[in-house]
Amino acid sequence: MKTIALLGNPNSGKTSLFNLLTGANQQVGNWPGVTVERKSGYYKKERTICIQDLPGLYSLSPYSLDEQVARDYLTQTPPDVLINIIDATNLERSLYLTLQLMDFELPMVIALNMSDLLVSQGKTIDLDRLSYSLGIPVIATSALKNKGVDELIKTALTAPKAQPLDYDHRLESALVEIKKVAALNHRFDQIKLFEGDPFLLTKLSADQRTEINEIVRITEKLMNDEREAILVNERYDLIGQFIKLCVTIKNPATFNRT
Ligand code: GDP
Ligand code: K
Ligand code: MG
Repeated sequence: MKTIALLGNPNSGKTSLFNLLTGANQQVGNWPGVTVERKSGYYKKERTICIQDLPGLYSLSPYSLDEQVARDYLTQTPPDVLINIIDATNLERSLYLTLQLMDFELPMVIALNMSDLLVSQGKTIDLDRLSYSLGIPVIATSALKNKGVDELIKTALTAPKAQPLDYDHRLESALVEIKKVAALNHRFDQIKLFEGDPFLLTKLSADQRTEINEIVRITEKLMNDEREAILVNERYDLIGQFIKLCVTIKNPATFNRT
């Protein structure tokens, strides 16, 4: 039995894809202890594959119940593979969540969904370049038109573990130091501690918190910015480079005439 989890921003097409994959055999319940809906089902073409639908996410801060459910699931009962559903018409926002999901270092494939809408927007996304930039397989899909879905599952079953991308060396050094202090193995947790995540900080001793605050204070000084902004800027810098490399937009004037 293999478990594949579907993750993505709200309105990326998660439910549409889940319904296509599972057909009629779905179980709906709640996540333990909370009123967030939990849906799972078997892949209709292969009953040994369990598909888990997760709540739609904008990011992975601990401030909403949906985000907390997703974080707990990814760290405590990780699936075998993540299918990260990206709205091809909203690449920047989707890649922000993607960079966060990569920090869990789980096998991942990207479904570039809504790909049927790109033509009418005069946009082309180079799948090979996007895949190469992220180190993750990318499959163009349309949950609306049932395109690319079987290839997506096939690719998911052999997907490699996501390798987090390197940020500025000063930030990377701080993350190494935080790892030594907190003894937390997930890069996701190290980054969250750097950002000052209240949920994780309460799990540490007062001494550990003091040491981490000192590491952060020095890095803020070196990078001349505040802890959360440092991460936001690092992520958007990378995303900007990827978009420049992968997205082509036809000259709008030419496009309107055709
Ligand atoms: P969720 O919020 O991620 O669960 O997204 P939904 O599955 O509810 O989809 C949001 C909207 O996008 C719905 O109106 C879907 O019909 C539509 N949709 C989903 N996938 C596609 C797609 O690949 N192409 C197009 N054009 N529309 C899609
Ligand atoms: K929706
Ligand atoms: Mg949904």
